[in-house]
This record gives sequence, structure tokens and C-alpha cells, in this order.
Amino acid sequence: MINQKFENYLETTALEFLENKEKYEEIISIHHTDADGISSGAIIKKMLERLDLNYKQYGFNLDLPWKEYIFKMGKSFKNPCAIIFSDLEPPGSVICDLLEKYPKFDIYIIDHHLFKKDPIRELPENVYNCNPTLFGLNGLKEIVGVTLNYLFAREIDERNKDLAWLAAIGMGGDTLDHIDNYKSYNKLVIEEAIELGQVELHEGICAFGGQYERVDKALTMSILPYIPSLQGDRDIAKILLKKLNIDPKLKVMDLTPAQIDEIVKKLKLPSLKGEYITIPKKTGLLHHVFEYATLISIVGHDNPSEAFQLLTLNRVPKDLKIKYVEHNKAIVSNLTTFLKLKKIETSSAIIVDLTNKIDVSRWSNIGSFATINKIYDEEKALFIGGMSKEGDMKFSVRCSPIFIENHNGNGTNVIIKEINNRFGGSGGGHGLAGGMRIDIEKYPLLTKEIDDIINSIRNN
Ligand SMILES: [Mn+2]
Repeated sequence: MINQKFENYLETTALEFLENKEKYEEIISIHHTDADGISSGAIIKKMLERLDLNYKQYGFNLDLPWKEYIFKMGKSFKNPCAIIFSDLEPPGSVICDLLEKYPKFDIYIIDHHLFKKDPIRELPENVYNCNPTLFGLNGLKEIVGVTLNYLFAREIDERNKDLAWLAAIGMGGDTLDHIDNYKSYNKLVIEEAIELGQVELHEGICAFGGQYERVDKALTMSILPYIPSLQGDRDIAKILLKKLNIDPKLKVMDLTPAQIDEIVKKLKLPSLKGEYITIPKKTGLLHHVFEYATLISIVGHDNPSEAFQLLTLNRVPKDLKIKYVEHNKAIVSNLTTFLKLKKIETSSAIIVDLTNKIDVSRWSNIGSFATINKIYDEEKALFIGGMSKEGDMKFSVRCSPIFIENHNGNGTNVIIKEINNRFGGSGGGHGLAGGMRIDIEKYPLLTKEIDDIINSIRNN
């Protein structure tokens, strides 16, 4: 569970930062804008304040290419400075270019996404790359961005231990998983937060998405797991609860163990029972880390400072709660539509054409939630999309861990590469998820050749 090389590197980097800090005119903190990124940014902010350093902080939603973003920003940075990248990082080539122009910028990479190396140039010595994937760690299951940023801040100053609860929020948003499945450093940091009394662990119904609600609402709002038999319909939930003699007005947290077992049995969804985390200091929606994280991610992309602000509140503002509920309802209704839609199913793929059925902006989200909820045959690759505004065919592609295991470790990105080889178009991604586009005339060929394509990647 412990990775000594990684820990040593993180410790050395923290020591170097403490040694170098006096020479910096300012510190620049750049962080991602989803829940993982926002909570990472909050940790770095507090860490810098405790060191009494002059800093500027920016949330970056990755809507611009890195090269454009960082060079434009770089002009305004004081020289020498330190740049801390939290929960995101430019590719190696952009870092090399930046440091050729500004050799006195020191770079601290505190990110967990797969690092894109420059094919020719090595990173200069003033780049401290703490990316845990370089040390063989899984940058999701074992350590997410906020876990890494927390460990770094704690290495800088023990007092930053009081920020462990922020890690619980970021983890909820990135892993989309039950606490029981947390591994390695994610688990370690959660246990630390529990031990320090910053968060609490409970066992019971995990209707993630509606955990703060009365039980009839919670079950219909649940997106992890999505409950197919309820179809997001509260009346169906009420009837079901009545049959079980359970008051639908009961809060999820107040259900007795016997009631919990009855609900799980009735809905035939074992994953509805498990461990969940709350923040005792906060109430309502913000009491529950999964919902808290979802809300931050909804707000953060367009308004990072508002999302940042949310971390300081103990209760959710009304307008944001409305926004949250709308977002949640859309996911539930889209998953219900997804289940009912006609699909093209071959022996190794499922293709769903959502043209004119669900808005383009939701396709990728449905792909993700359909996958984590396992509501299609996991042994097959999922293509979900349709005709784009530009007139070509655009797909979100998903492969489950089981699919990847069955295909010699190959998944989404390898399939997309082969599709682009055969039919042109564009695309990319990683093993589990990716996106692609092809010409509309090539679409019939895709459905015809997809089994052959997937067969061929098994032997890559
Ligand atoms: Mn992340």
C-alpha cells in the first residue's frame, strides 16, 4: 500500500519548496475546476497563507489549449516565481517551451492525470514532477488529485492536517465510487480525516445524488446507483415504500438496519447498501460529500470562484440547490431514456444514436453514468452519440475494466485509433473513456466493421 519512492520524492519536493520559497517574487497556483481541482486549490491556498507567501490563484477549466493559456498568463508572472499545478498539468512539451522562455520559473506538478512526456526533451531540473502515476500508482483508485495535494501540504506543514476533510470531497467527485472501494492513499487520507473527527463514516443506504433527502426522493434522485425500476418517478418509489411499511418521509440516515435490508432486497440492488461519508459541521446537501462534490463540479467549470466559495459555507444557497436538483433530474431522466432507446448491438459493441433525442452537451455524461452504473453489457464497448452541430458523427466511447481485461489491456483509445486509421476522422482518450468523430458517410461502415475492429485490438 505504501509506495516509498513516491513518498520520498514528495518529501524531497516539499523540502525543496520550503528552501526555495524566499527567492520567489510570487507563487502562482493553477488548479482544475471540478470538485477534485477546487478542493485541491483550497488546500494549496491555505498552505500558502500559512507560509505567509505572496500568491495568485487561478482556476483553469481546460477550455483553452495549454500552450495558449500558459504563455498568455506567463507574461504577467513576476520573475522568479513558482508555479504549482494542482489536479492538472501541461504536457511536457509545453513545460519545456515555457522554461526555455522563462528559465527562472520553478514548476511543481501536483497532479494525478497521466503525464504526456515530450518525446525528445527531458524536463529541466527546476521541474518537480510529483505525479504519482510516474511511480506506478493508479491515479484514480489509489490517489486522486486532492489526496496528492493534501499529502503535499501536510508534508510542508503538519498544521495542514486540518484540511483532510477537503480531500473527502474531491475524492467523492473523482472516484464516483463507494468508500469501501477506496484504496491506498485515498483510503489512508479518508481514515485520517475520520480519525481527526473532520468527517464521519456511516453504513446504510447509499443513494448517491439524493442522500440528503427523504427516502422516496432520495431513491428517485439516486445516480449512483441509478435505480432502473423507479425511472426517476417518485410515485413509484412511494408505492414501493408503502408496500414495505416504510414511511416515505423518513430521512435516509434515519432508516433502521431492517428497513435498509428490505429496501435493498425489494429493489434487487446490493450496491444500494454501503458506507458513506458526512461532514458533521455542515447541513443538508453539504452534509454529504458525494452531493457536495457534484454541486462544486456543476458550478466550478463556469464559475470557479463561486465553487471555491461553496467550500466556506455550511448550508447550500437556495439558487444553487435548484441548479443541483435540475442537473440531477436530467441525469436520471437521460439514463431512463438511454435504457429505453433502440440500440445497435453487435457481438462486441453497443451503438446508441441520440440524434434529436438527448442534447449533445449530455452525451458524454450519459456515457459515464451508464458505465459506472453498469446498465449495459460490460463485455461490450459503448458508443454513444449522434450527428453533431458540424454535421459529422460524434461519439463518446466507453470500455469497462472487464472489457479491457478481455482485450489484452486495450480499450477505448486503441479502438478509436483503429477507427481513425480505417475511416479517418479524429479522436482520443484513455482506456476507459474517450471521444471521436467520423464523416457521416462512414457511419454505416463503422457499424459493419466494428466487430472486426474490436477483434483486431485484442491482439495488439
Ligand atoms: Mn482529478
